[in-house]
Amino acid sequence: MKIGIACFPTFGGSGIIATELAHLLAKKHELHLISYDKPVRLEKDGDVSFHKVELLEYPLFERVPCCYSLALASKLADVIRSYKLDIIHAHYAVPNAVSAYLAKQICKDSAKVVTTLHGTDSYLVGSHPSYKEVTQFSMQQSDGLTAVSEYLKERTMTEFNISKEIKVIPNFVDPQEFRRLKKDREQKIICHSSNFRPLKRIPDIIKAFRTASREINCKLLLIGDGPERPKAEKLAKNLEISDRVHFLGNVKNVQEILGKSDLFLLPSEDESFGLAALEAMSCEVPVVASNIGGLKELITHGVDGYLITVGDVEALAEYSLKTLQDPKLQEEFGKNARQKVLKKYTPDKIVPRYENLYNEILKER
Ligand code: GMT
Repeated sequence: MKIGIACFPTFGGSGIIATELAHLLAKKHELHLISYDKPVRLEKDGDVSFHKVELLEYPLFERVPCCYSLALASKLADVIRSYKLDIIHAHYAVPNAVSAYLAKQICKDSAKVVTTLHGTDSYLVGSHPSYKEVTQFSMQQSDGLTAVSEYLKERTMTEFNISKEIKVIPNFVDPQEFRRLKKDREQKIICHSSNFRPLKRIPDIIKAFRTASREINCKLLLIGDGPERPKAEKLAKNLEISDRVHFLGNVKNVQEILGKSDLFLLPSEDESFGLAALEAMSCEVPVVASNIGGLKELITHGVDGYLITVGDVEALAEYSLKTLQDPKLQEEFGKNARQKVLKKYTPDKIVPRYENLYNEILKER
C-alpha cells in the first residue's frame, strides 16, 4: 500500500502516534509524512519520506491564518498524484481531515481518507462554533473514522451527531523503547509530562508534591512546555520547593527519564487517552491520574495505579505517598502496568488494526 500521513509535528500525543505509526507501517508499505515541519520523532534517514508544507507569507493572511489548511490540501493533492497514494491518514481532524477531504476531491477520489480523532480536535477545537460544522463534515466524509478511546467515540457521537461508524483503535507504545532503567540514587522521582495547558492542572501536581516531599526524599521532574509554565515556576518558588521541582522543557528521549521514575502524575481535567501515562506504564511506573475520560479505560484503580477526583489535591498527595512509601506496592503496580501494556497496547496489537481498516476501505474502491 502507499500511505500518506498528515499530522502535527509538535510534542503532542497525536503527532507522536502518527509518526510512530508511519515508521511501523513503513516496514511493509510505502510511507509519506506531510506536515509543516519534521515531527519530533521522525528518524532522520528513516524509511518515511517527509513532505514539507510551505506557507506563503502574505500581509492579507496576518489576521486570517487560513493558509495552512489550503497549503496542506495542495501538498496532499500533489503527493497523492506524484506517488499514487492509496490512503491519506489524517491525525487530528482540524484542519488535517478537512485538508485531506479537499485533496481527495482535487484528485477525483483516487485516494481514500482515514481520520483519527485524538480528543481536543473533536471536543475542544472541533466543537467550537467557528469550526464545528466543517469538522463534523470532514468526519462524516472520511472513508474511515477512528477514535483513540471508547470515551472519545461516545463523546464525538453525542456532540457531533455522527452517523458514520467510529472504530476505537487505542494508542500504543514500544515496550522495547519504554522500559525500566537502572536507577543510581535512592531519592524518589515523581514525573509528569504534558503541553502545560490549564486542563493538565500543573498546580495540583506541585501542591501534592509539596505534601509528599515533607514525608519522603523526592524530586519532581516536569517535562514539557506550554502556557502554564511561568505560573507553575512561580508557584514552586512561592511554596519554597524550587530546589526539588525541575522544569525540563521539551525532552526528545522522554523514555530515559520515565525509565528511572518512581511515580507518574496526570491529574488532567480531560484526557481522551493519556499517551503520557501509557508511556510511563510501559516503564513500570505506577500512575496517579484523574478518574476521567480515557484515563479510566487505561488505569485500574488499586491494580496498576490510582484514580482520583479532578482537583482533589489531598488524594493526589495521599496516593502518591501510599505508592512511594511501600516499595513492594510500587513494584507490584509497576509490573501490573507493564503487563497491561504488553497485553493490550503494543504496536503488534494495534498497527494491524489500522492496516485492516485501510484494506477494508480499499476493497470498497
Ligand atoms: O493533550 C493535548 O492537549 C495534546 C493532544 C494531542 O493532540 O496531541 O493530546 C490528545 O491526543 C493524545 C494522543 O491520542 C491523547 O493521549 C491525549 O489524551 C489527548 N489530549 C486530550 O484529550 C486533552
